[in-house]
Amino acid sequence: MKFPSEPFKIKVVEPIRRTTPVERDRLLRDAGYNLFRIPAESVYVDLLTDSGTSAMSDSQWAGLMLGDESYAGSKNFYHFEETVRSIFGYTHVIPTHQGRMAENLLFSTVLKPGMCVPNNIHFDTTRANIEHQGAEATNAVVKEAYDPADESPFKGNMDLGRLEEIIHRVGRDRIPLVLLTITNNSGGGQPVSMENVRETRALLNRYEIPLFFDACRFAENCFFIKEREPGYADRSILDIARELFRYGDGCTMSAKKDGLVNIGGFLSLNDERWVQDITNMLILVEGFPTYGGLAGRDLEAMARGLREVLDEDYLSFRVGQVRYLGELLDHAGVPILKPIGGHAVYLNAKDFLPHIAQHEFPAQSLAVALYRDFGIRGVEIGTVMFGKKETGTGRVLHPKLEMVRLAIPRRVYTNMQIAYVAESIIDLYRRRERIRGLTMTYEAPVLRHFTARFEELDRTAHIQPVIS
Ligand code: P71
Repeated sequence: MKFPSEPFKIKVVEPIRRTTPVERDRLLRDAGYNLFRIPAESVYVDLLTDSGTSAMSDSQWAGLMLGDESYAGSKNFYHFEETVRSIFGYTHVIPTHQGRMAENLLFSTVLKPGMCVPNNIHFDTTRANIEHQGAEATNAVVKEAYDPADESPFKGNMDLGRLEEIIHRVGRDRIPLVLLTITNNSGGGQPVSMENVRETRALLNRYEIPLFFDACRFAENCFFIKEREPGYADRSILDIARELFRYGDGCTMSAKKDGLVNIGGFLSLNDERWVQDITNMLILVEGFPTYGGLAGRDLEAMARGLREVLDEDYLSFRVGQVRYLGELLDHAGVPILKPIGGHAVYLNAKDFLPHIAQHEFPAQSLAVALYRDFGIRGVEIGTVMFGKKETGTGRVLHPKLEMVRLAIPRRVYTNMQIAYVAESIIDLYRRRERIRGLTMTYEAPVLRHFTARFEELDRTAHIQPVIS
């Protein structure tokens, strides 16, 4: 089958409510046109994020009942630790409540002001945590990543020439580690090839710089390697993951993605000295090392999720469902980022709304219209999330990519709901000239997209949906 059908049946259902465009228009005004401020109950299909939104399996729910809530030495911790070691292969396993805490612990330990961390493309929390230490977060992804039409199979790859240039410019001593984000979320959920990981490792060996993975979506990345990279078709996902992580020295992980849980994360690494400092900080801000800000039951659900995510039937359905949405849109001429990523379809807002200039937030305007007309919530990944004022001139720097990400929660929506999303977007695309831009009326100094507020530039252009 081109698009494998669901390899599960539904045991528990959560009703969702339809609202009207008029109701949603009012909610949008109250929320300052920021979709993070819309109550989830008023969303029909929620594609804001694939993070923490997975449906857990019956085995994971059963695991919750086996939670050992001892303060120290919970049996679930040992199960979790053994699971992480068997997949990722690093000696030390430090649980955290989610990914950004793993980032915070790592960067507050290894970074000093003036240092630099290169990555293919940093996700926003990663960048913010690095900059919070007074260090620089530098992107060095291959240039194809910035061309939404380029169909290269591994657009998450590190550009080794650029990486070496950064090392020469900044100096080896000011780069405590290099990151690779698998898959590369901010570049469209694009994978990194095993060959690129191997070459990155070889380059870093010459400078004795450690390599870490931002491993949120590692199983999806390994699935793409199996599908696209010569020599991997007959290898299991577990086997591919083990090879990949062997080239690194550690990883941060938000288990809210490929851990198939609603909360949880970890940091795993080999370096003894770093572990000591990280553990001390963990105890100060998060909790004792055998629970790290989570309940014993959460550790059990995470251990089980990390095993389930390696299942190939699950992964081919998962990546296939995302591809299904992408192909429906692509065949109707809707501009999307190619190739279709592992966890999300990215609408190319620059081409969808060429009449809206980047300073009027085309991707945010598109996300707002999609919610108002159809109750579908995506997330802006563009000028709101990544636009920056240049220090000195105060000039606003716009990111190269201006996108609305439709992130698909794992095991949550049926393909019929996905078809509804596609039909809605195709309808909106036909009426795109009527969508107007926005102006920002409030912004916080960091991670402004969560709390920013906007006003519409022209409310009279309000559009009526054909289907609703
Ligand atoms: C995503 C998220 C969650 C999110 C974050 C900010 C705005 C909207 C949604 C989180 C990631 C990620 C990567 C590659 C680290 C984190 C932080 N992504 N690295 O994509 O994608 O993990 O949320 O568990 O702290 O919607 P955390």
